[in-house]
Amino acid sequence: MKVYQGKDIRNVGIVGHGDSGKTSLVAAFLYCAGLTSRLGSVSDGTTTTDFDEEEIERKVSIATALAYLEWNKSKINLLDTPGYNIFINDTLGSLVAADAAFVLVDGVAGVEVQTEKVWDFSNRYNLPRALIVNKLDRERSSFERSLESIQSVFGRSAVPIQWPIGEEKGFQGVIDLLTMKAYTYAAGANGKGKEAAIPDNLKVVAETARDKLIEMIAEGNDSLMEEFFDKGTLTPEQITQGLRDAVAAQRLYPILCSSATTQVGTDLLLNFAVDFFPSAVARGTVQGKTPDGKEIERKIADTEPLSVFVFKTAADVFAGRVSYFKVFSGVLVNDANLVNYNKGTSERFAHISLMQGKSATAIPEIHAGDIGSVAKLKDTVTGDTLGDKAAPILYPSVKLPEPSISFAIAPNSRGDEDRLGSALHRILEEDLSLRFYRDPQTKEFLLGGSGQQHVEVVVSKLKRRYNVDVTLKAPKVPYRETILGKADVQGRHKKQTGGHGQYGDCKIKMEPLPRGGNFEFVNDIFGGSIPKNYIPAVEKGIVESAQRGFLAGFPVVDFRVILYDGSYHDVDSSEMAFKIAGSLAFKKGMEQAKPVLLEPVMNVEVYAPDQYSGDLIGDLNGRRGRIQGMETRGNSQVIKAQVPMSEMLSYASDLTSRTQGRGSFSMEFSHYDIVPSHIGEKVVAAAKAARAGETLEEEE
Ligand SMILES: Nc1nc2c(ncn2[C@@H]2O[C@H](COP(=O)(O)OP(=O)(O)O)[C@@H](O)[C@H]2O)c(=O)[nH]1
Ligand SMILES: [Mg+2]
Repeated sequence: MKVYQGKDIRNVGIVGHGDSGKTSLVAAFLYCAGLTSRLGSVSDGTTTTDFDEEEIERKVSIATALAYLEWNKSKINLLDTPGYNIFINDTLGSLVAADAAFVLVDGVAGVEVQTEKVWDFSNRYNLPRALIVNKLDRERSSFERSLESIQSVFGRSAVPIQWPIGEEKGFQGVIDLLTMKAYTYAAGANGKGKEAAIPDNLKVVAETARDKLIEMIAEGNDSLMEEFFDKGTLTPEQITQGLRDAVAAQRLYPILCSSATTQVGTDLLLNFAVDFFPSAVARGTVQGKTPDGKEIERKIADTEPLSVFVFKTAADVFAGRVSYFKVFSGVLVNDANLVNYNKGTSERFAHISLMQGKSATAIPEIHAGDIGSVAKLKDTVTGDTLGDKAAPILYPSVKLPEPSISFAIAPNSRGDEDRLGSALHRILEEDLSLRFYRDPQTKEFLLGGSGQQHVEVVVSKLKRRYNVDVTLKAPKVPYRETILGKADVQGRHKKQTGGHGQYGDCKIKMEPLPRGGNFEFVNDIFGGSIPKNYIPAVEKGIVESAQRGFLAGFPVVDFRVILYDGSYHDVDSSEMAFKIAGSLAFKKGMEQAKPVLLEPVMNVEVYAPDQYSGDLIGDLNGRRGRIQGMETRGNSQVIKAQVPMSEMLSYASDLTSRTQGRGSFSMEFSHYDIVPSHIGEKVVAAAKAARAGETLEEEE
């Protein structure tokens, strides 16, 4: 591969809902451009960008993969991103390297939950984009219905610039509305079209769509508008330049047609990326901060000091840590020493490479705007900026959402436990949306992720890559405890052991705070019934007990404690004695104050074809869900509901079976709410049983 300059590079994120065909389309691009000798297939596990064993086995993209190709004297870098909700955080993290996005829409399902999500991600990075209606060869697919679905969600600035020839099995070609040329794709043509005549039955449809397109290009551009009113149309040059400007300004989102697996329209999509997407230097500058926090701008140019941003880290069993980076400014030459501005250390970039799926190809230099990789950096992690010593700059990294669910994992043997820490450390470096920690009370290892499958992938990687065997236990819903009533109690700790005794005594009132109020401590002691220096000890005793929980070991929240009286002893009082008194008072207070459990409630959005709505709503009601509303999105219904997290743990697989795989959903934390008592009793009993079991194990 020759070295390209930023002006001849396009960095394109391939985004969309899971299963819309992103990985297959990247395979079609690579085959069409001659980078692979046959068409990679997701079902055979032979695509370039789903190379990880977990991805091949599950037939699902788990992490963003890179590929590149040469087309019309330009280099196109492709970021094949995950589309399933539990892996979507990786998409958010890696889109920082993109300068434009192809948003795929399944031609059967239309816009789905994650289509909207990745649209929002693209907005966050200000990415010009185009929509690709894929799978147009499939039964029950429809370009026109997909168009309706797209425009009902993204508005009329999403506008077709192509029209399909033939439907379903008969989908065989594409009309380019900009040039009014048609192309058909013979079997075995590797996605390269042959010019053909526009079929008679499509002439009127195509003309109408073209008129609409030209009107949309003229709209929002004063000089083109004038010309359009004068002449009733625009010249081919004005159409091309007008569309290019409108795409760059995110005023228009062109819609194109494709079948990734039968390779219809593939070459036209690549033409579009080169002709209409901005180059890697077109955005001009990138925002960063100086080490002391001042906002600065850096020009995206070879002539500027070197700066590279690490947007992804992969843990390769053989190569070790592989860092993926974008060169924002300057030219990175092989074997350069760079300063890591975040860590203050120096790193050698030996064997800088371009990634084609899992294989790295060495390259002598990488220019501003391009994407590369390097193995074996010492201290650098995702989100770090490196570059010339003299011109430090820090690029911002996105904050990924916190995990929504945690599972306990138990090493199967002593040896597994010993190796667990370092293996997980590497996996966590790859995926910043995971959390690993130890429950301070139960001493269990907890692994937090976006969903059950997310955590299962980690367990499977532990086994496959690092030969660490662990068992996944039931998911942990992060319950809390609180009080509904008030209490007025005394906590008195008195012990006489030999000479020196212990004495602490406090009187407190407890009362509920509104949700989210957490904890308040009010010191209402007058006249020194408890000396000042012991008051923090009382508070500490209460806080520590509240952390340990009262009903079932979950932290107690949303309450106020008023310390109003007490007594002390000149000799026997101590901080420890007052801490114990505080903790005793807290426990007594909890008994009086009507303790209850709180559970996390999620905002849930379910997308599915209309015919399933009745069944899905019934099911959500059965899960104690509250339906908040319904909307039509093209050929789908969106059901919005609030549902307790504990009822949603197995929803992904239930939804799939209820809708034959046509439904999708997303969920995020909304608020905490009181657990109904009959359910609360079961949670308390289960927590007690679990704790009893653990104490036994520890005693063995
Ligand atoms: N018929 C048909 N199937 C497709 C097309 N694109 C992808 N698929 C299939 O849809 C499934 C999901 O494709 P994949 O590329 O993994 O989708 P991704 O999740 O968006 O990356 C696979 O079984 C593909 O073979 C297409 O254009 N036509
Ligand atoms: Mg994929």
